[in-house]
Amino acid sequence: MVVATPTPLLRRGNKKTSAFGVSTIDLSEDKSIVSEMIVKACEEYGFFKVVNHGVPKKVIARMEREAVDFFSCPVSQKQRAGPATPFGYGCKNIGFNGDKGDLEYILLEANPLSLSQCAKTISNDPSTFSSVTNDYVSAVRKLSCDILELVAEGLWVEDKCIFSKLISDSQNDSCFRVNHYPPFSAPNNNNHHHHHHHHEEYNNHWDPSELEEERLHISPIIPSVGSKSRVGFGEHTDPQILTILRSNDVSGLQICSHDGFWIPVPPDPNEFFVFVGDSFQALTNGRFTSVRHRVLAMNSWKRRMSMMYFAAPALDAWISAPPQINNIYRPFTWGEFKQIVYSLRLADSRLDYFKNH
Ligand code: GA4
Repeated sequence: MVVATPTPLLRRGNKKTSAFGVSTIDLSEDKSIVSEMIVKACEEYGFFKVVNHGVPKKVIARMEREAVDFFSCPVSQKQRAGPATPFGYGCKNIGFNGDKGDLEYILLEANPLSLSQCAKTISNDPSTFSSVTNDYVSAVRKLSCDILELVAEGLWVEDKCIFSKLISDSQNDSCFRVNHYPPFSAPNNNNHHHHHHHHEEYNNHWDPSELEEERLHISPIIPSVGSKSRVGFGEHTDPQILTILRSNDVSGLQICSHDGFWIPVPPDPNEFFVFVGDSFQALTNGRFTSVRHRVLAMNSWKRRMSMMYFAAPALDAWISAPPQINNIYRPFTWGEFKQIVYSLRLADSRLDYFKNH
């Protein structure tokens, strides 16, 4: 049996958003059924969860450890890897046009050469950092390709590699990001002034030995209506083809349904979440829609950490659906699209600029 577990009914006010929640897709199940389910999930939400994904636990754990080590460094050291425009360490500033979020992050090009270069500024043990990151990125790239081949199958496209080859191309422009959302208040510290300072500066030394302890920590009380929740990462769609996200067990991610409701996504540290990006929307002539999402930094005592692999083609690759009578978008290259993406704000709908009239 293929697992398609609906998450608990997701409500905002009194309205139900959909009879079924976000799909969980078991990649070890029968290929023809899985491919059909993925296509359905890409149409319904542009978002789904995968289990039995084939990425070894150890690869994930090592990557998490490297990221924890990095974020627990003093600010001055982290800044040696910055700024993140376009690649490196970033704090609060997102992109080039004034977007801000309550987070710090590293943004890296997902290729071995660039990773080994960046590692020198990020880690005291660059060779370990780059090998761990390479292993993680290779594993999630493989997962992206598997999913893209299943999509091609589910769409009855003749060339099963039509999408995956864009990602496996040696010139692919994929990137890798690790986001760190600091806790609202430090554990054992209720001093408002102190914690305010603490979360403004992010000069928190995050002792990695606390990690296991933190996992066992009892979940904080869910903030009541009206209590403050900060915007960790503002609403947006991802411009690439596909995004593969993994987070620790701290909540905050929300996706937007087609009818405009925000749906909280319960975290699951062992599994991956898949997002349809703008480029996939264009490649499927709007049959799939890129999923709008955001991260609210809840009143959590625990830090949220998420890592995303953004699967993008080469800069000169064409993003276009097979020619039909009514193509919504004119053909464009990934490089051309990226230029528009970076000239706009985080929340903007960039595909509108490529519509045929
Ligand atoms: C959103 C998805 C990825 O995180 C990202 C982001 C990029 C950045 O942080 O530099 C962008 C954002 C993202 C979309 C609009 C532009 C570019 C910030 C921004 C305001 C790395 C990406 O590819 O696009």
